[in-house]
Amino acid sequence: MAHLVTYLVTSLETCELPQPKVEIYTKWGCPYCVAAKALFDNKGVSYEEYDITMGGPKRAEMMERAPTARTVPQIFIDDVAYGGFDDVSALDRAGKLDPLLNV
Ligand SMILES: N[C@@H](CCC(=O)N[C@@H](CS)C(=O)NCC(=O)O)C(=O)O
Repeated sequence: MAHLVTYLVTSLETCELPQPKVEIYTKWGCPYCVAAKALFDNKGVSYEEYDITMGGPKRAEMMERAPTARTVPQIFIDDVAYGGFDDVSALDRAGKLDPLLNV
């Protein structure tokens, strides 16, 4: 019995919630994109980056997912559009980003 309890407690302690899917549409030479990536890097959260400097299908995809977007970066967490760096940074300052990222 004691072994079972130890096993369960250890399992709970090492149990980590899965990291949500983070996607960032960026352009080359965009300081806000650099800042956005640094924000996630500093939290140890990995992300998929789509460089749309040259336009192409990924730019079209971004416009479809965030029709009102006029700038990069555009940041998605688990397929929800959170806007640009300023938006996500404000979310972070309000203490609302970490719970979204399970960190
Ligand atoms: N408030 C936005 C500002 C983003 C922004 O101004 N991005 C610039 C590039 S760094 C942009 O997209 N400019 C228009 C363009 O490149 O088409 C944010 O925080 O993400």
